[in-house]
Amino acid sequence: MKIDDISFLEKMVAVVPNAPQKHIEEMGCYAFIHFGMNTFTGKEWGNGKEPVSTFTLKDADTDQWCTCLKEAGMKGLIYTAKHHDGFCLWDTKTTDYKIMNSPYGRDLLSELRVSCDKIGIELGVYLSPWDRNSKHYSTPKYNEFYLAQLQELLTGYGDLFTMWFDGACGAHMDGKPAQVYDFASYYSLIRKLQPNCAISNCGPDVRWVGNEEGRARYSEYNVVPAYNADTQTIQKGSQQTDTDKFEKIDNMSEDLGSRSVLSNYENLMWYPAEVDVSIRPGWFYHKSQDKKVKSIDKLLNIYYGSTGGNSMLLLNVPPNREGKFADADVIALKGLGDRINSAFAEKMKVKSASGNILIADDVANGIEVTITQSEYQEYTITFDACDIDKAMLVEDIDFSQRVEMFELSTNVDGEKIIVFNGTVIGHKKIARFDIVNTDNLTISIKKCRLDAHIKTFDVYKTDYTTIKSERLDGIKSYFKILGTTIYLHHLERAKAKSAKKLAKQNK
Ligand code: FUL
Repeated sequence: MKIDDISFLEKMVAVVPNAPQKHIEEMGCYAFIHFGMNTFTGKEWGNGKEPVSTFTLKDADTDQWCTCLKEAGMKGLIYTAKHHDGFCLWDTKTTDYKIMNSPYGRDLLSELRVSCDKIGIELGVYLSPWDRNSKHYSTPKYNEFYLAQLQELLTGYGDLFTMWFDGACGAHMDGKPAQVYDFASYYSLIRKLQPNCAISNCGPDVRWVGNEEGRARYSEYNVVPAYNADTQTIQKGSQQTDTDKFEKIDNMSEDLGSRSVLSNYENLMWYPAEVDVSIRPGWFYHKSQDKKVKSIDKLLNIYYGSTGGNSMLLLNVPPNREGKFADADVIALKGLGDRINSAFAEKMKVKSASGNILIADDVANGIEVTITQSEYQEYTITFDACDIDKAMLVEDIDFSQRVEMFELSTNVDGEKIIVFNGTVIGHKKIARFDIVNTDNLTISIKKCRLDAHIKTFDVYKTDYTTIKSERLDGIKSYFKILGTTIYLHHLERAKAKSAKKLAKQNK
């Protein structure tokens, strides 16, 4: 099939999200709570033999989890109801290896549900398919056992925005063959009991981005070949050994959804990427990592790349043995929230608009649009002149993902300045560019699957902070890849240069 054929373009844009996918994409950013036996043993993977008495939790401040996450801009959290060790952190009837038999003796998931509702944040659940405690594991009976666990979680704890299946499996470590999971039955139970719950990671709704270091692709597509949902493929790419040095794992190709890739496949699906990453080196809390919490700049860059790069950010924040987020994590979360709020504090009020695309939000806000004919699809807005450095773009994904290449430019004293070149927009693209003082911005769609359906084209006044951190992080990772000692020298120079520029701007 030719990649520019109308029939091929129509085939691609016929692929649209289902309701749970739309909801989770709308959330954009939510947290992981890794908490359990490992919190008390200092491990990342428990062996399922640790006695329940090891879980010496006295109190858990679930209100604090929810409040800190909400202030950081997170719309939900996913609780590890059962990690690979099989220890269940809810009141289950399926096993004795559970929180109710530990010194804590209460249903922490119920307590968390109350906090989520009180503070206004959604709840999701992680239930590890790999279970090192269950005697049924590696036998057909395990599927019944797992379904019973799912049933309890899906019926006892209100609405869940997601059910997270982890592909990691080290059954060989216990001398067992890997379980043959009946994923089809798991999925249909979820669809039956909670039709709005997105099935994530090893699942049909949300795609694992392919690494655990917080990196989305430069062009993160939603429409991909349907083979991507093959759960076994994901399982192979997940963590296979007990270590927190898992950052290098990446078995997914860089281009999953360009026209040329899609043209090789008969079946396509909507499959948005989720970027899972921990705020610390490990997924579980270890005191020794208190000084290794990611910096606010680093977190912000992850946020822009994922939530702002047509993916969902799933940021892990592990509570400590007191059942609270440690100070370092609280500070980082607060910093992240403050920076996001400050970056998007001032949206430019659109005065006029012209072009040959209708931007739904502007039309809804009563902005008069002059539709003109032109070779490209183009749209210009004007506002009161000021320093700007970012635009938020949203496609109406009910019409699929259409934009493949776009440009942002401004006209300053009769001269066109291109401020940003981009590819995919999809559910959300935050385009950041060098600060420019102007009263207009134009989006030109350079390549598109049929006509563009843009919902939002918002422009923000700069807060003079975000560009600096992005550059430093870029330089840092570049030299990290090179693995040379020049990195420090260059980093210091870049820091000094950037500080100087900032001081000048703020004068
Ligand atoms: C991995 C697991 O092995 C880690 O412990 C963690 O839960 C991470 C999110 O997924 O596959």
